[in-house]
Amino acid sequence: MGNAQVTRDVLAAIPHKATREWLEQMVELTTPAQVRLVSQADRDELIEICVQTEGLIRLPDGNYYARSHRKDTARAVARTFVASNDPKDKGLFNNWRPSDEMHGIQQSLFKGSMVGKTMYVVPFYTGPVTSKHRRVGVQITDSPYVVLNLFLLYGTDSPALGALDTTGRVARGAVATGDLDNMGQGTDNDKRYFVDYLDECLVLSYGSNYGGNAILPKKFLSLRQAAYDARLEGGWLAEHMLISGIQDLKTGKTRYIVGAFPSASGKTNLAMIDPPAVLKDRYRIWMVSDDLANLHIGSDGKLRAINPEHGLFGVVPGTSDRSNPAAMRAIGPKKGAFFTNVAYNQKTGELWWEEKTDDYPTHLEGWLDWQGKPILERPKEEQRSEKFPWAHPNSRFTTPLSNLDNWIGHAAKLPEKERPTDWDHPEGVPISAVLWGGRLKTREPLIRHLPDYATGIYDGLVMGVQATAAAEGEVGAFKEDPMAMRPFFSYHEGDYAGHWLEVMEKLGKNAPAFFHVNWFRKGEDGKFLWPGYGENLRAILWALERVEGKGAGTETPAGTIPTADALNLEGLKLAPGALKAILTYEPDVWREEAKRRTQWLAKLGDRVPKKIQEVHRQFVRDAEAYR
Ligand code: GTP
Ligand code: SPV
Ligand code: MN
Repeated sequence: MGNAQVTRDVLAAIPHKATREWLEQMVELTTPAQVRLVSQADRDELIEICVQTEGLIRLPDGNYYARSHRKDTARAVARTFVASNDPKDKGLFNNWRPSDEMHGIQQSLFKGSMVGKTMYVVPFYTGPVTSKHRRVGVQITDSPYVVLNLFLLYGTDSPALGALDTTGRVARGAVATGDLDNMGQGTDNDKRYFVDYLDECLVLSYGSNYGGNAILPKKFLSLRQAAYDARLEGGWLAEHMLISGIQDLKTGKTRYIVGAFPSASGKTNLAMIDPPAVLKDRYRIWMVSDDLANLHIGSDGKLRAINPEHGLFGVVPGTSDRSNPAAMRAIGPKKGAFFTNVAYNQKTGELWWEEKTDDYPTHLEGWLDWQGKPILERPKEEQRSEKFPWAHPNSRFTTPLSNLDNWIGHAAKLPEKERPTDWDHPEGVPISAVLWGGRLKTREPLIRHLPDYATGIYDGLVMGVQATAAAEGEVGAFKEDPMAMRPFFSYHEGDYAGHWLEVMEKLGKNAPAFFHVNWFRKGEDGKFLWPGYGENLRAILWALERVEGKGAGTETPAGTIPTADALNLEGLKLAPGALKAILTYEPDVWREEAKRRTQWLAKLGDRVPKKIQEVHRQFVRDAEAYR
């Protein structure tokens, strides 16, 4: 930048000295044409900039439509690294590298990377503004589209700048988009580097402006970095989890659960379900978080959870009035929501995505797929075919939590006695149960209750699922995904299980109950055996009964599976044989699973805690003996 004094004047508003100095260094390195310190107050102007320069479209209904670069549509797991000065942090999945090596590479990538562009400086905080677990940071980026996403997803109002008046730690992140046409995405010459420098609470992201690659307070700072800090500080956990409250209107009691499901496996949906018609008068669901959770031991000794985010970045395909009416309302007309990479009708301004409606739109005229290509120009057999989706499978909506009518923050509007219990506790909501779960077509029943926390942690560590489109790679392939953290680990997986054990031991009798759920079993015809979505409440209610020492079930080597009559199935129609299939323990299949787990734990090696290895040996013996 020509005028160093102008930059200094802009950055003078940043009260945290070390952060200000880092920003000055980044300006010197990336040499933008100008630097702007922005907050939500600048939203309208940034929208106009995106419309003028980034192809953002204002929709007639008051929402916004964007397309990412066609080679930049999902998290790039293979290009995401964690760096530290301790080689012991190297795990199976985390792509660990020495910090020096990564800094060496990234220094040259960032050099001059913002020439001719504006560098936006966005102070933010994660978590509720009043929470003592709030974390503060600054993200810089050359992408105004990324800035608008940050505005919708984190605390970026004026308190964010004030929060930087601290002697504590400030998270720092920088995104240089780079030349997306020539980034070599997915080739041997891939130039992208997304790196979390764990010792420095610093993320440098080069080569993307979409999703988890570029929205740094999300998977980088609130998950990889936070989980690393949580272990060092001791006594808390940062997880890839939904948080949801189930308010029983009859007893007045609200129970909160967390659920760790891999990317694109149902967290957003489960967090905010509308109860099925027959349960509507009895239960009310409160969404606390749809993707991330910070879990601390509260001053009362209970496990307490907060959502570090202020908005939703949700998978669009599959979202409909039938599957997720709450989300549909939160992205309905006049919500100021962003849609990225869905299909758009340039004549009518409508949007469409797979399963929004049962059928494709009747008239194809005007419709463009997620890449902006007219549907009518496709060969006829590709126009209405699942194999050639209109929306990208990882297309997403971005909308603030306040748009969601069952967001827990709205409880404030209810008369005192109708509010869910504990909803605004400064340390977070108390957690009764932890759910693990992912997509599995076979073996895995609807729900299993694990007998204790050690077995629960073991079960999370050996979780394996079918891959989804949220990450670049082959969809549907089986892969291990411990605790739904596979792409997000910052240190060794075995140590991760050890840290979980430590936190649970500290909680003692206050430790939550553990369950494993699966909404994705399929029959021989390839159809889902369980209707899922709102109906999942039926499995959750059984889990909450178990927490209270009730709820009948069959004991198996893999935990307790509900008996058919222990589930409330009123008003639910299932295909013949479906219920039996999803509530059955198949001894032969589980003996195979035991072998897989043995191989998997061997891969993780001797860093897996002894206690967990003992639980595994017991499971193998039980599975062998069970007929
Ligand atoms: P990330 O945001 O990537 O971490 O994903 P998530 O875990 O929040 O996944 P999400 O709830 O967005 O669901 C992903 C996909 O699974 C969407 O297409 C949903 O429609 C679909 N889905 C969610 N719940 C269910 C369910 O109970 N049954 C079935 N069949 N599909 C579901
Ligand atoms: C996920 O992939 O788990 C997401 C979306 O929640 S992203 O922010 O891209 O990580
Ligand atoms: Mn996620």
